[in-house]
Amino acid sequence: MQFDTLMIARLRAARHVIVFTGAGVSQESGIPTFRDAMTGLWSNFNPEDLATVEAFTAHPDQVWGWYEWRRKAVMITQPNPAHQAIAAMAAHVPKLTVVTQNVDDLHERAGIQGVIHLHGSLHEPRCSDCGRQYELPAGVPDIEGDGMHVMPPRCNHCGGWVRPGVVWFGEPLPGDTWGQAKEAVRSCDLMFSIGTSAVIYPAAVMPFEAAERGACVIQVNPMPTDLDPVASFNLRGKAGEVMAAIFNAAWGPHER
Ligand code: BV8
Ligand code: ZN
Repeated sequence: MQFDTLMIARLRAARHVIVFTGAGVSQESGIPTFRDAMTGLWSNFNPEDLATVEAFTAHPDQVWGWYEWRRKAVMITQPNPAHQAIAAMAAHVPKLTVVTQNVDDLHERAGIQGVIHLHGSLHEPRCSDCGRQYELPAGVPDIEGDGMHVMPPRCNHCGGWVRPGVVWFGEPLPGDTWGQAKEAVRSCDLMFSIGTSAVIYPAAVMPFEAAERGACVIQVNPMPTDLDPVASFNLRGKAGEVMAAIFNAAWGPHER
């Protein structure tokens, strides 16, 4: 894969790189994106309908079942070459910050510290009444097949329903998390936008603001998105292949 030499030069000279990711960066780990049709029994659901307080209040067993199914899928897979190339890149630039919309922990499992999870995590459930964190049993959730209705556990303190530790549609992003992300955009000189359709707000403003501030924005996506016109470089390809190739072009093959 050939890259624009100016792009590689900007990357090698970057002082603070932000890697902004969406579902596409985990697609090569077998985790379906939001755009990918839900599979199996979940295919009759629109993710945006399940990822709401209203859905959880109306059908707690359906929504909890869906998140346990997703948590299992994440636990039984591995980070892919995109996650690994990003982790390797962190050792070659003065500062690298991963800001993700994903609720999986594949960036961390690839070795990235301080990942900013704008939309929460599958691994941090909490009580929907008193807000206390809830300790999930260790191991892969024993959930056979998909579309399973699984009643959520009860809070050990107040008996409230335990909910997934994610940000649902209509819910604000946690103040500190959004503040950290905005701070990172203010100080970056290069941003990768990888595997996101950039349609969910306020997260989607990040690459646009970075471009506005004069940062070099490199988009990696097999498909065009609303970001195309403002990105400095649009790389049409899969994140695993493109990020590994960019790393090699900038710093030579990285030992896994
Ligand atoms: C809020 C957690 C208010 C849960 C998620 C302004 C305008 C319009 C609407 C709004 C607006 N502001 C707010 C809204 C409403 C809403 C919104 O944005 N709606 C959309 C539909 C327009 N936003 C909200 O509700 C937000 N909250 O506004 O609160 C408020 C404020 C104060 C006080 C009270 C209330 C909260 C939004 C967060 C929702 N939670 N996730 C869960 O995961 O279950 S969003 C979820 O969907 C993901 O986190 C992610 O953000 C989004 C999916 O997008 P992507 O990750 O980009 O994935 P997608 O499938 O779309 O695309 C994948 C891409 O990858 C594709 O482009 C594909 O081509 C590419 N790809 C595929 N394979 C590969 C690849 N790329 C590279 N390599 C590959 N191999
Ligand atoms: Zn509670």
